[in-house]
Amino acid sequence: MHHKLTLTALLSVSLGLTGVAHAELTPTTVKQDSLTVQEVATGLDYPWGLAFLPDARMLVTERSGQLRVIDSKGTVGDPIKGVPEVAARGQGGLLDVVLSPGFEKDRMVYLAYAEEGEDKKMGTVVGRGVLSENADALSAFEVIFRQMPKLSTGNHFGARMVFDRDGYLFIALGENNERSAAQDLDKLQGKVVRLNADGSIPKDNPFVDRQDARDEIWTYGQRNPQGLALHPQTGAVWSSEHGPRGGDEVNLAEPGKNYGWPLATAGINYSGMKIPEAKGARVEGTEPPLYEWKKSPAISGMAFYTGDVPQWQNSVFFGALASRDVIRLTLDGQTVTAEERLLVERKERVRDVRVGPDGMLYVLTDDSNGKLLRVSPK
Ligand SMILES: [Ca+2]
Repeated sequence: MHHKLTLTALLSVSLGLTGVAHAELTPTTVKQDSLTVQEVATGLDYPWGLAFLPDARMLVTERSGQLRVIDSKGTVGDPIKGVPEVAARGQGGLLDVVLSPGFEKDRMVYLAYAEEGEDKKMGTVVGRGVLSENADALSAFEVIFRQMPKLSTGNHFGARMVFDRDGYLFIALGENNERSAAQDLDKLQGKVVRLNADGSIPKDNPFVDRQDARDEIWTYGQRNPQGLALHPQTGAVWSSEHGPRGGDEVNLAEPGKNYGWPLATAGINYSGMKIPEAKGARVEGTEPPLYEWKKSPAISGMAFYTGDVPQWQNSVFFGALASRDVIRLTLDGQTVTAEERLLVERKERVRDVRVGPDGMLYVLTDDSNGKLLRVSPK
């Protein structure tokens, strides 16, 4: 413990001296024996998203299309009825789940998922339904948002959701692996959109006065954002996204701003070739990330830490698929001062992380025998 704190302190000092705010830091690794890791549930089919109900039970999505309740003892419920049919193909399927800000009264559950169109192309869809009192069925499910036109052949749906303090719904949308669409303001690929809770468009969205732009758009130039979270102190929306080969990013999602993809990226194509549209890692007129990784961990779900664990204060966690661990960044305002890797020895792909009402970290692993883990320092 003392060793870790010293390293963190050293990193902070060296950052201050060099004045490099956005540089990638050398991560420290948390030893497994310093953590308590409980396998709350196993046997989940590629679980993707998790939302805590007010009674501390959890709603968990499985990519193949099931929404289930899991209680704190790990009892996994039958699939909840009334969930729409999803296109479970490639990276598509049943993806994120969030509760309405007024859930205690309206019992509304929002689902993000992939849908197939008539031409077999796929896109991200968000809908909502009312969860029955015994949590076994959704009723009156209605689609409130569709990523149209659909461009995906199975990749890059994004699909994380978050409500802000004013009750606006933000949805992170992948570019469907059609790079240039992320810069097209007449398309919904590679964007974060902002909607009212019923799916209507807020009148003060940044592009509502522009004829050539979709009114839903809040930010653009994202690649495949799979993390979206509300900063607990500032209330700002933060996003995270997969780069190509290299160039995973953490960004603020500020209205009307261009987050660069594919013009600006620290990554290259999987083939080893340069991204054709890329002009560099930093391009004028685009927002640099708050933090980026030159070697992609493939970061997915993100969660700011809001519990009482002292050494996790001022932190944001990410699940990482390729590096098979959990990443914790220490923040000083918007500056990342340290990076730490947890659950490294387990070597499991991590899809989502959430902070429970008990202050522990809940982790979904991405596997046909997917697990829900509960993690806390010893
Ligand atoms: Ca970017």
